[in-house]
Amino acid sequence: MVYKIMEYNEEKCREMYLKKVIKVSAIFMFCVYLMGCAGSFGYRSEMPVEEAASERITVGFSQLGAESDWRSENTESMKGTFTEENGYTLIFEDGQQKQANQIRAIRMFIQQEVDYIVLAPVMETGWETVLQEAKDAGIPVIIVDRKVDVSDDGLFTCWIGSDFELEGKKAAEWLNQYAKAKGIDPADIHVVNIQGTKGSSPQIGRTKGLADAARVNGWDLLAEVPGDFTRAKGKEVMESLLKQYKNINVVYCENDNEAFGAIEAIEASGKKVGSDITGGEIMVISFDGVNREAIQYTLEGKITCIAECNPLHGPRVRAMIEALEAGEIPEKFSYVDEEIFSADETVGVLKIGETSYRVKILTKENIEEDKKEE
Ligand code: GYE
Repeated sequence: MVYKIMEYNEEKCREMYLKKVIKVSAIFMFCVYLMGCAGSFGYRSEMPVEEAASERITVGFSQLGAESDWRSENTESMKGTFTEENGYTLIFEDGQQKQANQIRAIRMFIQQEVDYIVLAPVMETGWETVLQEAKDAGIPVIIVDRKVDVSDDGLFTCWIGSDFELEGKKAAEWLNQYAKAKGIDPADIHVVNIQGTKGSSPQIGRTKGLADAARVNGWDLLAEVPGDFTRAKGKEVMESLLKQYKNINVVYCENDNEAFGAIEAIEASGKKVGSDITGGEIMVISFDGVNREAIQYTLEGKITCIAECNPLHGPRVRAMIEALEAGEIPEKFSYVDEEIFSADETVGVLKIGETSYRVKILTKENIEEDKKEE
């Protein structure tokens, strides 16, 4: 679906366009004057600094925080894309996990009359008012990574991110296929879920993926406890779960950082992580697959399976802005393709609905290959 940017908020857009024309003309006149002066002093300048700056697109990016390796990669991807060389001025604000900080940042972007607002929202609800303010100011808002839950989708221009429920379904289906292949009775699967930040899209989607599968397959889902997507909280939650439940044999961590913390807690308690869940080991299932440590842990069998979550949204958001600049807008919702990784070869292909997903089997060799390609 492609429609004209002017339809977004015609009156405001025209007003902003007019302001831009006046600003550019004033700068242009000033530059002509400067060039005249420079000429008389024998200087020649390719592109005056003021003019170069005025042609850049200003993007205000409200990042939600810095809780995980996924988030750091995501921030790098945005900062590396919206550079001056690429024609952008980026105003970056870290919300430090607080929605109030993100709302404050968006209000500041509106005051600064940025060309685009990009929001990576910490949670889904609570955005109506501030998004209405951005809309009234005629500033397009692109939502990235997590979603916003608003009654009117017209409050934002478009969204790009992952299908978190599908990620959850893949991870749970991997466990289901594994258990079947090994002849494990569903009632003997005693699983705990260390959830992500409560109320965030990845938490909602991944939690649903596991809860639905547990119900359908008859697994014993012992507990669902938030771990805030951090290593420290993952460890703390796992320590208390191990004290509370003696029969845990699967831990579903909603990101890799929580998994690192959970593994620390399991090993400190004297137990072993691994896939022999009827032989006393605790299987760790996780999400992201972003950093080397997670991949290394998977190779060693400490993490049995990772549903990939791709953080490299910078170029994707840039493509959306370029489409908007060309008078078009992209699809309202764009989902990125993702894989599922394991070093265990028991499960080769997963079927979810009508779609089949091949499990990428991690080996030292194919990791070396991937490194060379980077
Ligand atoms: O999986 C987790 C991060 O929103 C997809 O947030 C993102 C999640 C990611 O902290 O590691």
